[in-house]
Amino acid sequence: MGNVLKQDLLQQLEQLQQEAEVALAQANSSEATQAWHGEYLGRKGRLTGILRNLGSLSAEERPLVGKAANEVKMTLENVLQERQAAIAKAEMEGARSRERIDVTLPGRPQTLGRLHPTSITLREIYAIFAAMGFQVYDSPEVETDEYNFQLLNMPQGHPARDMWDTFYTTTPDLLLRTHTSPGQIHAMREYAPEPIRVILPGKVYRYEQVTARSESMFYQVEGLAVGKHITFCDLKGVLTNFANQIYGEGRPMRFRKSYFPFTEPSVEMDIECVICGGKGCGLCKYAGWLEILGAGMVHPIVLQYGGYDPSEFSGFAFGMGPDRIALQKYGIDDIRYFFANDVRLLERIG
Ligand code: FA5
Repeated sequence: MGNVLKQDLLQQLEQLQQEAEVALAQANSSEATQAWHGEYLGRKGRLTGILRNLGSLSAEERPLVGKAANEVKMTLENVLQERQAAIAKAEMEGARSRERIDVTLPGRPQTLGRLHPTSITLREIYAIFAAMGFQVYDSPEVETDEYNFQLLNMPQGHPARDMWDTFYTTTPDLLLRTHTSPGQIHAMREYAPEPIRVILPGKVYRYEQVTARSESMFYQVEGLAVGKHITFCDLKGVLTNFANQIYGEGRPMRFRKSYFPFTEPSVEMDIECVICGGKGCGLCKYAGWLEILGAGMVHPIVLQYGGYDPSEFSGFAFGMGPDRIALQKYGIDDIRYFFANDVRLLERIG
C-alpha cells in the first residue's frame, strides 16, 4: 500500500513539474509569473498539497519522495528565475521602444527675451562714461519744486519753467521731475567741497504733446563734473568723445548755442539724422539734425546752491535723451513704439 502511494506521489511530482513548466512558458508578464508561483510553489500551492501526503509514507520512503519533491521545487524555482529575467528584459525593451526619443525631430523654438533699445543704449552710455571716470549717481524721480526749479535758478514765476511743465502730486510742492538736473544739487550737496564726476540716469516726466520724437515719460542721463580749472573745452572734449563712441567715429555732429537757466554759457548738441541722412524727415522735424542733449557750464548761482564757491570752483553739466539716441542708432522713426508693447520692435533690433 505504502509503495503504491510512493509511486503515486512521485508520479504526481513529475506531472506537476511538466504542467508547471508548460504553464510558465505561457506566462508573459511579471503579474502572470507571480500568479504561477502562487499556484505551484506557494504555501497553498500544488507542491505543498502533494507534500501533505508525506506523513502517510513509511520512514524509509519519506526521504526519497521528499528529496524528489525538493528537486522539483528547485528546478521550478530555477526556471521561474530564468522566465522572470526574460520577461523583465522584454518589458524593458518594450518600454524603451515605446518611449524612444526621436532625436531627428526638429526642436520646439523658444522665444528669447531681449533688452529694450533704450536699455541697451543706457548700458552703452554707462560704459563710455565709466571709461572717462564718471560714476553713476542715483537721484529721486519724485522731487520738490525747490529742487526741480528753484535751486536750478528758476524761482517761482520764472518763464523758463514753462518749458519743463510737469505732473503734480496732491501734496503741495511735490512733483514728478521734468529732468535729471535736480540730481546735480543732490550730488553737489553730498560731495562739496570735493571734486565730482558723475552721471545721473533715470526716468523723467513732462506735461507735453506726444509726437514722433517726444514722449511724456522718457529717460535722461545727466552728467556733472565739478572741480578747479574745469573749462568749456573739457565739456566739448567729453561730449565729442561720447558721440564718436556711441555713433561711431565720423558721424556729423554740431554744437548750437542755447539757453538754460542753470548753465552759462549753454549749448545743445545735434547729430545728423540717420533716418533721412540730413535731408529732412518727420523725426528730425525736417531739420536734418536731431538734438540729443543740452549742456553748459554750471551757473555760479547753482554752484553756490550746491555748496561750492564759484570763485574757486567751476563745472560743466549736460542732460541727454537716451531714447532719442536709441531712435537714431536703430533707425526707428517714432519714439511711441518704445512704449507700445509690440515685440516686433525688439525682433527688428535683434
Ligand atoms: C533739459 O532737460 C536740461 N535739464 C538738460 C541740461 C542738463 C542742460 C544740464 C544743461 C545742463 P531738454 O528739455 O532740452 O533739457 O532735454 C534734454 C534732452 O532730453 C533732449 O536733448 C532730448 O534728447 C531729450 N528729451 C527732451 N524732451 C524729450 C521728450 N519729450 N521725449 C524724449 N526725449 C526728450
